[in-house]
Amino acid sequence: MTAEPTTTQTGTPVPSDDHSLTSGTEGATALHDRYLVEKLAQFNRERIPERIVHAKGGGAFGTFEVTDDVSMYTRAAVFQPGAVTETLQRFSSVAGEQGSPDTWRDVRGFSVKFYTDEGNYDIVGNNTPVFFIRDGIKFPDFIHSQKRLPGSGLRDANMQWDFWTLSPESAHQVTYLMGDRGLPRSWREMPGFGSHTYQWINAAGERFWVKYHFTSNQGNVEMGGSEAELIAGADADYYRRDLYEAIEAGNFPSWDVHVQVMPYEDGKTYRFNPFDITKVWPHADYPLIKVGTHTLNRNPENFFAEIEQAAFSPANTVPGIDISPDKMLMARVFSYPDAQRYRVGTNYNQIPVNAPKSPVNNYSQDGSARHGFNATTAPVYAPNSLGGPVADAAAAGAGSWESDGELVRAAAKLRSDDSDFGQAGTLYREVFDDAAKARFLETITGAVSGVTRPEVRERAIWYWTSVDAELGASLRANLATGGAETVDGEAEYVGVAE
Ligand code: HDE
Repeated sequence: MTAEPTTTQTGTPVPSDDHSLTSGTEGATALHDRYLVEKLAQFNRERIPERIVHAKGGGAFGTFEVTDDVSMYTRAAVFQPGAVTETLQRFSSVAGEQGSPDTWRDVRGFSVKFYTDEGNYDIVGNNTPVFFIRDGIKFPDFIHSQKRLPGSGLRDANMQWDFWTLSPESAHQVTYLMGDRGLPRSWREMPGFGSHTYQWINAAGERFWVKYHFTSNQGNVEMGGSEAELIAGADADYYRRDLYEAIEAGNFPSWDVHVQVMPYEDGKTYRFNPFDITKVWPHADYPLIKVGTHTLNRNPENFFAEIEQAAFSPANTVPGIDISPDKMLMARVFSYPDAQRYRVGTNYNQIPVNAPKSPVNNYSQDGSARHGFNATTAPVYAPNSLGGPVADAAAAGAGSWESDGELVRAAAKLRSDDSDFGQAGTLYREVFDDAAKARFLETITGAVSGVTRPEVRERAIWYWTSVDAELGASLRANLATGGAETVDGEAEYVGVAE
């Protein structure tokens, strides 16, 4: 079989794959060797900026099928009985850079893009139901504290714990993360959460507050700290490989998708702020309601084109679904499209993996790397009398909520059960069994023993004492006896962010 000739990017055959054009065999290289120049220049531009958080990840395509009837809560086509929708999912770790080991202790990202008939709907969540902070204005500081020192380029326990202990709203998430759930055995064997409260709107215009839960049909399986460390060295791509190989083998992972639904008016009087992402809603108050099943069944053909360039955003909502007055969520609605315009490019939504499967009609035009455009005869402005697209509030199906009116910079009003440490203490005392408690103490001892600033160390003891008095006392005792060792004597590595 004769091979196709190698060509330039503009399709003309090139004379050699191996030799650049030189003046004699030993002489200078000619600058007018345009294939050499093109090849080197293109190579220099192969990378786009990695995600500032969630840089390391992997993903696959799938299908979401509605199994139950939640049409009384939302009119969104994607959640109507019988609907089947194509999806893309990306998993990630947060703090590490592109090549960082998958099994370092960290929160894991859990992003799902639904290519619905009404436009793309993205749930951009984590494998934890809560988060470290509750106002988006703190996010860059939080991430700085978890990444690297500017001088040495090293991660630093002092700044991690300084930030956390000065931000006590982090206690619930840190408890979750330092517990067994902080080290899942694979992406397939962990849950996913939308984490924030979202709004659903039904066909009659009634509003509800909802939280998403993805429960793994592979079960929740964790790995121990020592095993995770060994794997981090032996196979940095452990999770990415596991997902890819499972799907190649036809062993398709799936998650049942549930929601907790809070009637709109309950949001005003519930005993703690239901829009605070550092809290979970007890299932006893708002039980899980099944919506459908999400199955991953197709690996990407090209990792860069389909996973690295994938752009997920909480701003991508569809009629019948909206955001809520969660200050983190409102900040995210700005932040993601902004990150993607910078990272992928102005027209990132025209790239096949991001493009919706439903029609796009608007007056946007031009910009770097544009390749989709309207007919020459289409009007370029609105309003117009030439039959161009017209915005339709009824079609948009957006939600809303009442607000106080006056502009302020202040925390939300405290309700009777609002506290930074309450749910963290419940998680530690009532969800962790004795063995899990012992592992937890070992993990936080290892982590806090990396703190060299005495006042930060003392504040860390106060933080855990506030979660649980006995836990704080045990931590103090451990630190006093140099208990920075894990059971098998290896120092615990803790690299944590978002
Ligand atoms: Fe993110 N986050 N985040 N985050 N996040 C990004 O988006 C940000 C937050 C999450 O698979 C970035 O395109 C702000 C919560 C996932 O591609 C960036 C705040 C939750 C992913 C960004 C948060 C997440 C990201 C990085 C505080 C879970 C990976 C580049 C208000 C509920 C998405 C990019 C993927 C990625 C900002 C907090 C999950 C910078 C400002 C809370 C899963 O835009």
